Amino acid sequence: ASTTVGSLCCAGTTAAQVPIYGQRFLDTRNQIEKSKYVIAWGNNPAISKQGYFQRFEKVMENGGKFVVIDPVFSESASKASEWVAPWPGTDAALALALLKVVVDEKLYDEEYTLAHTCAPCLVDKATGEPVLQKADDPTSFVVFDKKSGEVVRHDQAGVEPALTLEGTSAAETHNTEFELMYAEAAKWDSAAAEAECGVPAADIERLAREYAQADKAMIIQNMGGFMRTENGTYAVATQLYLAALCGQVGHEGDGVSDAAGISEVKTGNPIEVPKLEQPVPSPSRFKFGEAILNEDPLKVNVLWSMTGNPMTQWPNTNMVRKGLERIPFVVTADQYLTSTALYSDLVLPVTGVFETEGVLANHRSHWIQLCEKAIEGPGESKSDLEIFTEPAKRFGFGDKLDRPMKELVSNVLEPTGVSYDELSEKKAVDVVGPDYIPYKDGVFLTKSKKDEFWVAAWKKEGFSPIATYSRAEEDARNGSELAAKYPLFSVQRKTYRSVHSTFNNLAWMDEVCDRQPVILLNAADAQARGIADGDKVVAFNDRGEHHGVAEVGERIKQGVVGLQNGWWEQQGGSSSYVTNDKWKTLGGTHCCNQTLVDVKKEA
Ligand SMILES: Nc1nc2c(c(=O)[nH]1)N[C@H]1C(S)=C(S)[C@@H](COP(=O)(O)OP(=O)(O)OC[C@H]3O[C@@H](n4cnc5c(=O)[nH]c(N)nc54)[C@H](O)[C@@H]3O)O[C@H]1N2
Ligand SMILES: Nc1nc2c(c(=O)[nH]1)N[C@H]1C(S)=C(S)[C@@H](COP(=O)(O)OP(=O)(O)OC[C@H]3O[C@@H](n4cnc5c(=O)[nH]c(N)nc54)[C@H](O)[C@@H]3O)O[C@H]1N2
Ligand SMILES: [Mo]
Repeated sequence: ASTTVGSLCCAGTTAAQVPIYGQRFLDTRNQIEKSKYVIAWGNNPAISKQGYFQRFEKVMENGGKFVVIDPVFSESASKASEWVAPWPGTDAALALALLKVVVDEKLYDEEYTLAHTCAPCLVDKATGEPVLQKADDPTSFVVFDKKSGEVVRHDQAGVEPALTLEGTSAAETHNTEFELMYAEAAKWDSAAAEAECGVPAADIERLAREYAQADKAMIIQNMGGFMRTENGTYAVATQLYLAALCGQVGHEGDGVSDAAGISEVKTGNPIEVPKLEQPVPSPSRFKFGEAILNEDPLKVNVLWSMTGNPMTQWPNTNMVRKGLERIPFVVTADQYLTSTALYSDLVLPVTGVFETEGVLANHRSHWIQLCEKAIEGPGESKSDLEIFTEPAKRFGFGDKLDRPMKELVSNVLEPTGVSYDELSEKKAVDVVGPDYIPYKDGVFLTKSKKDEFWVAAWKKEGFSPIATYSRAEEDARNGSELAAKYPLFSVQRKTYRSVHSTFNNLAWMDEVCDRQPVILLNAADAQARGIADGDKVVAFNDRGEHHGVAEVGERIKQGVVGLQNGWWEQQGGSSSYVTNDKWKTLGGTHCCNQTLVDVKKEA
């Protein structure tokens, strides 16, 4: 058995936050209202975090500022203090430009930087690698001690680390991580960044000053759209750099939000999962069609699809369809007859959340919740567990799965300290706590306990180990043949209609939401194409076509087209028909927001 690989969602956070801050799925939601300056960077919490958007509004009510960075004048931007509209996929350059202002104007928090980050750690110019005092001790970074003039361990008592080496004996042979980071930032003075990102230089300088000098400033990432781009991992990383250098992490009201919670608390597995004796190669979701058609890395005879909808959510839908059509036996287990079900040989009806016993103890919530069965599932529907148990019995290991739910839930709860009986009585327990602060007091979860800027894993993947920016392949300004043919950037957005494709099929949604896919166009781009508001239009490129209704106006940057996420094949087809299926970028980011298209009136 094999699986598919590639995170469609937030691979950029994993690839940046884990090495730099030490762990991901830590979020600041409990601190938002205490913040004085909040940047929602490339995400739209008014739609995608509706449950606590009121906290962002509180920031403004309390006299603070709420800034939204998005090429679309989103629902969040419309409620914010300020809208900043960069070109898609240029966020790393924008963050580096902010960093340059912060360093040039000495707005960084030197005390915090020296105490809690690896900024002063030495990198050998000859090898390009950080210097360790002991090769086998990954925590033994060294710094140049200004007091003794010697190179010593970063955490030696009384050390006075040099942030820059100029004028020291180490300058010829070494750099500090701070110097390497600044060298990347130095490429993006505010004029260069204005040209690349399309954000006025004066705004860049002002944003940098406001963020660095705010009493409590927070960056909201929330697995944002900005990271579903070619430079997504670096875009996440540069924001982490910025926050750490400004000392805006680990205190009340500051931090970088990753939108989650429960991973601060370990949870168990319901059943013991046996380890595979030999690793099995896995096709990527991004090049699924090619992988299946070429039988590379393996021939797939049976596909089991559950808790996902490849025909609407995986990039390049025409190729996904070809892959599904080629596989001899496709099983879809779902509550709905989804778009993927249309291309399946067997569809197994699964019970819904109110029809199934279980426990919710996962990322994106601070709560552990007991799921109780409110009603029986309709017809022949069964829970995923029951569906797996029946074949498992026939394979001879049914007893592993056929356990009382209380036992399975207790196994999940075991490391949390919450007992089944407590949960059963309270129904929900906030395991993170209302005052939770990630990386509290500047203690990071890396081995060195400091924020580490230089990332070995990126180097291993063949990319720069210090976050950098260069233009993506699908950038409308590239002067490439592709950009000439498809001159518009396109970006995706979640809608209030659905969670991805889930619920989009519900008929009553038509009464309160957009009834058809909306394609957002700037008035100038629409006029140039003879398109009027409300026209039926198609966004297209070499991968395929996405059909919708034009919404024409000024709520999107000129040169950018806004496409909605989650429309079904049965509703005319997903925006994924056009989305970029590039594999593999640094960290394996999904590049749906790095897609060139053109738009025309429906014939
Ligand atoms: N209602 C609803 N809520 C959801 C979901 C849903 O489907 N529906 N999905 C959930 C999931 S899994 C996730 S990952 C989160 C995602 O949450 P969000 O990131 O908030 O969702 P998106 O709509 O993908 O992207 C938000 C914004 O990013 C902008 N954007 C796109 N590309 C770029 C870029 O390169 N730079 C910048 N600065 N902005 C860019 C888009 O214009 C869009 O307005 O939402 C979660 N919440
Ligand atoms: N074009 C485009 N593509 C995108 C994005 C975008 O913005 N635009 N966003 C990307 C992001 S951030 C993400 S996270 C992915 C999400 O991609 P998917 O995870 O594929 O999202 P959904 O479409 O919500 O699919 C979930 C399916 O699981 C079913 N389901 C729900 N509960 C259960 C259950 O208990 N058992 C079983 N068997 N099934 C269940 C639902 O009915 C639904 O059909 O999409 C990515 N793809
Ligand atoms: Mo996601």
